[in-house]
Order: sequence, then C-alpha cells, then structure tokens
Amino acid sequence: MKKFLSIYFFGFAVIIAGCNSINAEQSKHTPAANDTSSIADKYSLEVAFPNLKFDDPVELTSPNDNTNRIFVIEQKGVIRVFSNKADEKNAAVFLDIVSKVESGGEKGLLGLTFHPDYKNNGYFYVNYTRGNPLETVIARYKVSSSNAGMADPASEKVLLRYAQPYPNHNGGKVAFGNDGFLYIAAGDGGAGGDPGNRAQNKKELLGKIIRIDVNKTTGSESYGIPADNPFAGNKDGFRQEIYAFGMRNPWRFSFDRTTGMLWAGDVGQNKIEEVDIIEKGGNYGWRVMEAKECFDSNCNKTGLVEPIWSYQHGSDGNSITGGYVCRDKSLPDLAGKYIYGDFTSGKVWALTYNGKKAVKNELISQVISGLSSFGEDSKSNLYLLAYGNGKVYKIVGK
Ligand SMILES: [Ca+2]
Repeated sequence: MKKFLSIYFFGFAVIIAGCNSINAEQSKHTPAANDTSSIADKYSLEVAFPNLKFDDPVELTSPNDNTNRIFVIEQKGVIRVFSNKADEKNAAVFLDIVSKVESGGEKGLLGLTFHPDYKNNGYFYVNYTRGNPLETVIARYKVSSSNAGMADPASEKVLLRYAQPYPNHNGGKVAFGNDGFLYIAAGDGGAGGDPGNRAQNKKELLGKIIRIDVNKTTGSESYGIPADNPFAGNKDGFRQEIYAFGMRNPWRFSFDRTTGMLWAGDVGQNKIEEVDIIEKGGNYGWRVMEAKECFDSNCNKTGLVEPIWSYQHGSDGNSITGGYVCRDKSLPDLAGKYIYGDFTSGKVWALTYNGKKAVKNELISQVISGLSSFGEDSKSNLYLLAYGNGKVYKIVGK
C-alpha cells in the first residue's frame, strides 16, 4: 500500500533520486511490459458477498476449524466474521480494538491469523500499530469461552513489539507455515530509501521476515526461537527472530498450500515492484538494490537474492499487493500460478513459475478501487479485497 504515503513518499523521492545509481546496463534485467499476455477474455471479477461491505478491508482469512466462516479485518481495528454463503447479510464484530490501534495511511490493524489448532485452543494472532510511541504489536487473543462468534477482548497477550520510526512501511502480514511457526512481515521502518539502512541491519527486526515459535517461551520472552532460524544462538547480536532480510515493505506474503513455499510481494521505492520466493536466511537486497537494480550508491550484489519477477512503475501500477499460489478448485486453469496484483492500478496477474524462474505473466483482470489484499477461505477459495469500495471479489471463469 503506497497510495496514502503522502508526505513521506513524495517528500523523500527527490532525495533518493540523487543517490540512485541506476544505469542502462542494469535495466536489461527488468522484464519488459510485453512479457505479459492477457487472459482477461477468460476471466472476470465478481462480488463474492453482494450484501457485505467493509470499511477499509486489508485482510481476509479463515481458521481451519470446520465452521466455514470468513474473517475480514478493517484497518481501523475491527475483525468481522460471517458465514461463507454468497447471500450472507451480516458480518458481525468478532473483535474491536479500535481504541488500541493507531490507524490511517499505512498504519492500523494489518494482520490476522489463526493458530493451526484454533479449533481446540481458540488462539489467534494480530499485527497492529500502536501510537505514543509508534510501534508494531504482535499479540495473541483468544476466542470467548462462551461464544464462538466473539473474541475475548481482555485476552490480549503481547508477544512482540518493535518501534516504528516513521508511519509507513509497517508490513503487517502474519501467517503460520507448515512448520507450525508464526511468520511476520516487517517493513523497513518507513520514510523513503530506508534512511537508517535497517533492512540490511541484522540487529534490527525492521525490513525482515520474522519467524517465531508461539508454542514455546524462551527466558523472559513469550515465544521461542526455532532452533534452525538462521541466526539462532549467534554471538554477533543479530536478532534471532530473523528468517530472511533485506525487505522494503513486504505487503502480503503467503504459503503455497501444496508446496509450503513462501511467496511475497515487496513494494518498491520509485521504480520497480517485485515478487520474491522467500527462503531461510536469504538477503532480498533492499536497500542495496530495488528489485534487481542498484539502489544504494554502494552496490555490492554479492549474495543478494533477486526477485523472480518484477515490473516497472507505470501503467501496471506502483505498489504490489502479493497474493497466493492458486489452489482454488473453481479455477483449475490457474492452479499452481501465483495470483498477485497492484494496489494502485488494480491489475491482477497470474505468474507461472517453473521451479527455477518465472516463465509467463498473464493479466487476469482489473479491480476498480484499491486492491489492498488477497485472501483465502478454509477451502482455499481465493478472494480479493477492494479498499475503496469495501467489497470482496472472487475470480470467475467466463
Ligand atoms: Ca528485493
């Protein structure tokens, strides 16, 4: 999400341009626009729940508890729940933490995920920004013991907090991997050009994919460090929670339900948006590079992981919204393709990856008003959230 960066994005853009070492040699790595073909004649977007409308929706997900319910989060700090029926008329409030959340721009309640054993323990996890001083909070809540349709607002247990030096680039996604660990997206702290070089600083959590074990505690911490985290037990002062680093603002990551692979969209600075396959210990380059191009004047690309796909700012947009590898049974021709889009252009694409590289990028459709996120229900049906009109969409074959 970059649409609302206002003063920070535009204010720093001029400064950044001066230390940018982009040249013609590097631009050859960026896929050309004509690498994209269109399959828009085969698909359209349809409002999935015509009677429901949300206030700035930024996430849609479901627990694996056989209740076939969908949860949508509204950025101001509300989680809503409804039965997964097309004609559903009511999305009730499951949790309201508006009073705790500092929202607006890229701040707010940004992430929600359910414990893999939610059915038995009732735990779910949120990622939100809190003010005075501005920080990100990762917290656990529990469902009400008497009402499956409501959370217990007094059940909050804060697991992790980290300061946010600027209002933008807060990442926000939380999700469990097949390994049972909780993954968290942390942006670089904001402003523009990562002025504190935080994404490359392994002593900080900003600009990272974080991985923690919520089923354990370590010393005074309310979570454990997975033994095979890349910096577990290090003596260099590196944060042991880090799974991967060099991220700018991972706006939505997801796990492929079939392969377990971790896919992320990382929002670019002034030129390029990128898709990454996140592997343990990987350095995804920011701010040394923006996608595959040098960004920092001190540009040593040794050891940096390049995106598997990127696109230039322009008619395709300027702020990626990472999606999902499609496992939606109603869309067999898209199976295994990475469905992602752009917040500002609203374009939605299907990216084909052959295990080594992206081999095809196809335009599926275009959302009309701010593609804030993708989501999946418990049966892996795929949805899109339109930030502007508050509607939930799905892709349908024509
Ligand atoms: Ca990168």
